[in-house]
Amino acid sequence: MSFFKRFKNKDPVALSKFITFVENQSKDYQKFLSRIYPLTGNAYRIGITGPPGSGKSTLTDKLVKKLSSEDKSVGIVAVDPTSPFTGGALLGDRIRMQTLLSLKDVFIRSMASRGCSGGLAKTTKEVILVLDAFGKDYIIIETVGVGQVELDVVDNCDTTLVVFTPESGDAIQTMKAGLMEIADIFVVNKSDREGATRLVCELDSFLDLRREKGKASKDGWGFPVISVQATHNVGIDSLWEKIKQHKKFIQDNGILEAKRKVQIRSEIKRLMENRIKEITEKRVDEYMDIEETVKKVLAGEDDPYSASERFLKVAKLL
Ligand SMILES: Nc1nc2c(ncn2[C@@H]2O[C@H](COP(=O)(O)OP(=O)(O)O)[C@@H](O)[C@H]2O)c(=O)[nH]1
Ligand SMILES: [Mg+2]
Repeated sequence: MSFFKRFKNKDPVALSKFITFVENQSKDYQKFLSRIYPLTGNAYRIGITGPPGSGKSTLTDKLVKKLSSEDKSVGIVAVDPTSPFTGGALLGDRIRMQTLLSLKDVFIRSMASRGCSGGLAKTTKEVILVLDAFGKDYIIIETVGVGQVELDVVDNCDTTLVVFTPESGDAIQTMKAGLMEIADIFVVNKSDREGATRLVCELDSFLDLRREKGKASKDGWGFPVISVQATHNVGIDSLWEKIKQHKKFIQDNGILEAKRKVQIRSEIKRLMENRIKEITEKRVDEYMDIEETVKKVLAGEDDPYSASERFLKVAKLL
């Protein structure tokens, strides 16, 4: 049977192979992606972000079990250099996540984010597409909340959860990182610990302003704050309800479609930019003696502005 046929027939081995193929950016992988593209667009993407140790993996584990119990198929993509999926530093967590592997219709892929600007591994978007084409109902994307990464996540997700913990300083730190701007649902995890109630109040009062603003327009989302204990499976049902509410909300208000448009637009631009960068690098090697130019600039005989323009013209890129 052909590889595609097996993929279409939901053969998990074909899925796994396909993902590796894409991750390695093997020859003609983009052709394969364009071939499966018509099958995409049905998976719902949930982003889970927040500081390391806040309980994202534990929460993912519990959510996936919940989804599974409702007969939904799930793909998990974990992009986290410290993630138990990749490093193995946190053995306990790795074992915990492995319990998911025995569930039917759950697929886990972890990707290292190191060395890739923006934090999301370079081919994460493609991996998400493959899972989508394969027919996953939901794709959960876990990523550690450090800086720019979250913006990438939100670009690719339909509902974004930000996980906080009562540990002091958490909320303030995360606010700085801009997490408040990107979250649809605020999760206070480890509510078995002291300070959880206070954190919920803090978040609530912080969000009140935004909620008020939302009320002025018909499509105001309530930005809920949900208190959970991932390890003890407390609050997971309400969290799942909120996710479904948000899904319905963005579907009913045309927000999902708008998000998808933004995703597609940035995807087309990203692909073109990557390609142009590739071409530029190749042409620079071909047409330009960059070391010689550097020397001249240093000696005051040339300048970077005219040198770059000149070379782009010589290389027929301008
Ligand atoms: N007390 C408590 N600990 C939790 C809870 N959820 C997760 N943890 C613990 O927090 C640690 C980090 O969890 P993990 O899911 O790996 O966090 P991640 O780095 O955000 O993915 C682990 O030791 C978990 O057992 C919770 O609700 N209460
Ligand atoms: Mg994790």
